[in-house]
Order: sequence, then C-alpha cells, then structure tokens
Amino acid sequence: MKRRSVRSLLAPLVAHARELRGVHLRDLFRDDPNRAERFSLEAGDLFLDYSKNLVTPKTMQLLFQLADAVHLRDEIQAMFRGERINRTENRAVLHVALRMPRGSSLVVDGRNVVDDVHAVLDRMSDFAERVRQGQWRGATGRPIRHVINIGIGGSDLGPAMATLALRPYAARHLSVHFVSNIDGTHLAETVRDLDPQETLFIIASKTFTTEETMTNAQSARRWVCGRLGTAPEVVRQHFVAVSTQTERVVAFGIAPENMFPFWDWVGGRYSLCSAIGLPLMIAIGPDRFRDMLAGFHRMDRHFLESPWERNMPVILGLLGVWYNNVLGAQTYAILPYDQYLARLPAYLQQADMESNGKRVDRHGRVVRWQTGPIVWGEPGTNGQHAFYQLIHQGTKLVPCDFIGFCRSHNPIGDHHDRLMAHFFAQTEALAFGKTPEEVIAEGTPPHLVPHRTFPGDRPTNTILADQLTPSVLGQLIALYEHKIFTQGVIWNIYSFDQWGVELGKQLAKRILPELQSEAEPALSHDASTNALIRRYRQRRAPPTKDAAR
Ligand code: G6Q
Repeated sequence: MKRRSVRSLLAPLVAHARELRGVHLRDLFRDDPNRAERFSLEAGDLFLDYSKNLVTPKTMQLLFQLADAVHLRDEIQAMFRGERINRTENRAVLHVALRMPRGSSLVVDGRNVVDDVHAVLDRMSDFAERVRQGQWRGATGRPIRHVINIGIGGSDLGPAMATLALRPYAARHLSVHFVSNIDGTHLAETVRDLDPQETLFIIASKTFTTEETMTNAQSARRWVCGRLGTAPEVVRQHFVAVSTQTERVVAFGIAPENMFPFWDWVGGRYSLCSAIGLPLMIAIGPDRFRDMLAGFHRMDRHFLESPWERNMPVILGLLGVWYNNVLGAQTYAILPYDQYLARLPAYLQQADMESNGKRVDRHGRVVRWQTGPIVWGEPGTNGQHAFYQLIHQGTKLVPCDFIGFCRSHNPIGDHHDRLMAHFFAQTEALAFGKTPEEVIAEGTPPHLVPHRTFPGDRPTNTILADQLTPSVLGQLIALYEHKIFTQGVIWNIYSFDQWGVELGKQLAKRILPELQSEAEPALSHDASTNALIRRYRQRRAPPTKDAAR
C-alpha cells in the first residue's frame, strides 16, 4: 500500500497547532456549549468524554483524514483476516480470534483457528472447574488451595493484572499468586507460608525457554519434590504448563495432557485471552472468563465496524498522536480510580511500550518522527498525593486517561462518592485551572499568587463505566490494544515484534559464567562493566543451589 511519509502526513496538523496557539480549554468550552456532548461517545459499556482535550472539530477532522491517509481501515481488516502483518517474525496477529464466539470462523493456513481456540477453552474450563471444586488433588490427596503462575512479561502481566481486577468474582477459598522475577526473593517469599501438598504451579511460557521462568520453575519443582518426593505423580499433580512447545514441556516432566497450548499467532503481550489466562480462569471460573472474552469481542467488533468519529480506540489513538507528534508530549499517564486496577498501568506499559517503542519504520529506515510514548501511572487517589503536582504545575505536558466506575464492589460508607469526587475534580482542575485573578480574589498575598496559580489547559480523557465487571475489563483492555494498533499504523512501524529485548539477554548469558567461575575470569567488557563484575565477585555470598528453601 503506497502512502506518503509520516512527516508530510502530519504537516497539516502541525500548521493547525499554530492556529490554535493561545487558545485555552476555557475558551473552547465557553465558545461551544455542546462541546461535552460533541466530544463524547459510547462503545459497549464504556463512555468516553474526550472534550477536555486540546482539540477543536477541525483538529478531529484532520486526525480522521490522517487515519484515512495511512489506510487504517485496510490495515485493521488485514489483521482481522489473519494476514501475516507481523512481518519481521512472519506471523499473523490474531488475538482477536481468541475471543470470537464458538461457531464462527477464521481460517489461517487452511485451519479454522476458532475451533482450536474453543477446544482449548473447553479443556481449560474442565481443568479449572476440577481445581475449583477440589477434585484435582495434590500427590498426597489434598485439594489445591494455592495456585502459583510462573511466567514473565506477557505470560505474567495480563493474568496478574486481571486476577486482581476481577477479585470480586474470585473463589475465595483459592489463593492465586504470580511469580515472575528471577530474583529468588519472588519465589521464596511466595511459597514461604504455603504447603506444597496444596499448591499447584502453572508454568506459563510460550517458548518454554525463558530464563526467568525456567529458573523459577526448576526451583519450584525442587521445592515441591524436596518435600513430597520424586515419584512421577508429584510433578504430575502439582505442575501444569501453558505453552506452544510440547516437547520442552514434556522434557520438564509435565505430561502433554497437563499442557494447555496456544499458537504462534498470539503475541505474548496480547495473550491474556489464550491459555495464558488459565490462572484467571481458575480464580473467577469459566463462565466469568467467557464473559470477559465476550467483552473483548464486543470492542473488537466496534473497532472493526465503527466509522472513525464513533470509533473509540481510533479516537484515543489519534489524540495520542496529536500530543506525541504535534504538541511534543513525551509521556502519558493511565490513572485508574479503582484499587482493583492497580496493575493496569504496568500492564499497559508493556502493551504500549513493547509494541510501539520502535526506532525504524517498516522499511527499516530510522524514523524522523516520534513513536511510542512513555506510559506510566498509579491508581487514584494515591497519585494525587505523589506526582499530580507536576501534571498540574510542572513544565511538561502530560496527557492523562482517567478511568472510573459509577458503582463500587465495596460500597462502604461514602468512600465511593469521595473517590469519584476526586476523579471529577482532577480533570476539571487540570482543564480549567485557577487564574491569578481568582487567586488574588481569595485574598492570597501577592508574593504567593504565582505559586498558587494553576494554568489549566492540561488535557485528559475520562473513561467511565457502570462497574468493573469481567466484560467491562475485556472491553477496556481491547480498547487499549486497538488504540496501540492504530498508532503503530500511523507511525508506520511494526507493533508486534520486540527485538529490543534481545541484546541485554545475550550479554547476561555471557556474564553469568564470569560471575560463577571459580578462577578469576579474564574480563573483556568496557572498563565500567569489568570493574562492577570484579566488585560483585569480591563481595557476593557463596552460591546456593536451592533458591526456594
Ligand atoms: C511479549 C513479549 C514478552 C514475553 C516474555 C515471556 O509480547 O514477547 O514479554 O511474553 O518474554 O516469554 P515466554 O512466554 O516465551 O516465556
């Protein structure tokens, strides 16, 4: 598909930004009484108000033209058709197939992958129910009470985020834990107070070679076998796997019938709806898990079918481009006003930064425009007492997404109204600020007026839903997945590979034997790395084999 260079496509927006210089959000709201209505929309159960952005109808029109100019519609359709759009790895990108309803069809290389998806979901459901009902027993006959997922990156962040997010729906007689870090502390502290007789490990790794996961899995197996013995039923009853690699799973000692597969067309950071969601399914049960998949699917259809001006992921993506490429924002903040979404910023950080943190375009040329932003955030109201100062009065432009719910799962006292009062107050304060005149009128001493003035004009999106249900979570995650897709298309980069994680891994492989050799190794790194390795060797504790004693 021929397209013009990103810089020339952005030129009309750059010129338009000049026209808008000096126009404040206060002016935009004053001049258009319908602004809140004009710039808000519903998709499924999500309501988005984007009126507190630094945009006019013309800005949106130019952004929609940009979406057309990069052939966004064709690119979306190509993904949904199962084309190999992940060209650098020569793979289709089909997380959308993971949530297509039973009976629908998407044929890839002659196979209807939706049938495969539902066959695995059925096996997962059966297994999850057996664990939940206490029918799946440990090697000594005790029911499982603790589930520990061992995985990292895409094989950890999604299920960890969602298991916390959907805790109100979880079986409370089971505890579900996530171990990811190769730091032995993570595993040691997780198993510390658990009884191996009642503990089930899920080893989640697409490749089944990831160093962190395999090191933790081996230590977990030592922890279990050291206490329950090495009879085959010990590993059989206490370890299952989620992977694409049957042979490696079997070599670890896990029987093929205890492995839940997925496919190379599922990217790690897009894998929550695959078997990678098994710990979540055990926590909330198969029906709730399917509700979540239905929520994802609803947003998928919305993205595929809606015109740009009613298309929530496209609008969020375009607004992000406006700030990132035209107004010079370096970051954007995800601010969920719900404690259950505490891990959402970390999850979206991976989804966004690993997908769009790229420096060359699809032709391999170094880009001359900004690509993915830095994504960060914390749940409200904690952030208000920490970093919001900089957003309100600092020198940087930080667009924010505020995510909130009308109903709490824990309606104690008036906590929820108080929480939501802050939620609404923050976007109002950020947009409209407080002028020096208003500060003076409050009787503020003149020397303090500049300090107490809030410039406002700080952009925010507000995403509001009735309640954080499994379906709403699915819709929310799919919203961001497709926003990220939209931006990757505009920046003309490949969003579905992650070569940037390789170099550090290779260097660590070279350094490990240098840390472990008994004889002083000949080091040939740079002077800094050599000296640091020597210092570590002199001071470290003697090595121990059992990280999970
Ligand atoms: C995600 C990345 C990455 C991956 C982890 C774990 O998109 O590919 O975060 O998920 O490196 O990989 P394995 O599942 O193969 O262990």
